[in-house]
Amino acid sequence: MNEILKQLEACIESGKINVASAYPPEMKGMPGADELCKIALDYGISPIVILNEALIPGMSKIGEKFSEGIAFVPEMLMSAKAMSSAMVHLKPYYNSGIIKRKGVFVICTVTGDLHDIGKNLVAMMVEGSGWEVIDLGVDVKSEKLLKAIEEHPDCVIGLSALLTTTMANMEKMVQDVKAKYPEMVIMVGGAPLSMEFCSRIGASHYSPDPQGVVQYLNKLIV
Ligand code: B1M
Repeated sequence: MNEILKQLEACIESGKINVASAYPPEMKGMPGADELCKIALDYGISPIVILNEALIPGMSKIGEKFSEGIAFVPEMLMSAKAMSSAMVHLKPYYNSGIIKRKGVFVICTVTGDLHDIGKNLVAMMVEGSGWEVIDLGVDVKSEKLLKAIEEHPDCVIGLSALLTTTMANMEKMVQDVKAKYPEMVIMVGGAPLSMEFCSRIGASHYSPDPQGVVQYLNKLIV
């Protein structure tokens, strides 16, 4: 049982999706996250154990490597794909309430900004850590964000901006949210941002990378 979980974790960390996928070359022909997750369930391993002892640790390891600068965007994307292929098998357990999400994370790129690669990476990592992610997309206006908060009042917000010009729009969005929901936790990120900017606009936390978002979110629930 431990061996299956270890192999599954390794598949997530190294981005091995299924037996047919040629990446990574050293795992060619071996079962991937897709097959191993199914095998684990057939073997009677609880879906919660699969999630907490294989999938989340695998995503966490690749996230840490990315933060340390020893893994890069393509590797993260492959790990996220491997994670998704395993999650297909766990979906029924989420739907039936056997596995509970840690919380809801609403993320978007701010008004006027079309850059979504970093935002998507954050969304994938947060989802892979056990949160439900509502991705509102790019160029999002305050009205759309406020509507999402209305639908998910206990959510945490994540805003991404890649342009110095749209950083001003981020400030406005934070103000619009705080005017209606003063206690709302708002995380911000994106290449031109800093902790200093985050504090100045009244956001709750700045993270330079997806793993920092995951760590902060997980601290909120303990
Ligand atoms: Co644009 N672009 N772009 N662009 N683009 C930049 C950002 C730029 C730095 C290029 C440059 O001039 N050297 C520059 C901004 C300059 C500035 O403002 N200071 C720029 C510009 C000027 C523009 C246009 C204005 C160009 C034009 O039309 N004249 C235009 C604006 C469009 C708009 O948004 N309204 C534009 C357009 C585009 C494309 C559409 C062509 C494309 C985006 C495609 C897409 O995203 N689907 C694009 C791209 C690809 C880039 C570069 C090359 C790459 C950005 C990227 O995806 N990086 C970029 C130059 C560069 O960075 N080398 C550039 C990879 C990504 C993984 O990193 O997004 O930083 P990043 O995300 C990181 C972290 O920041 C963090 O985690 C991620 C992983 O570590 N993070 C968060 C991100 N969001 C987070 C949220 C969090 C926490 C962490 O919490 C919620």
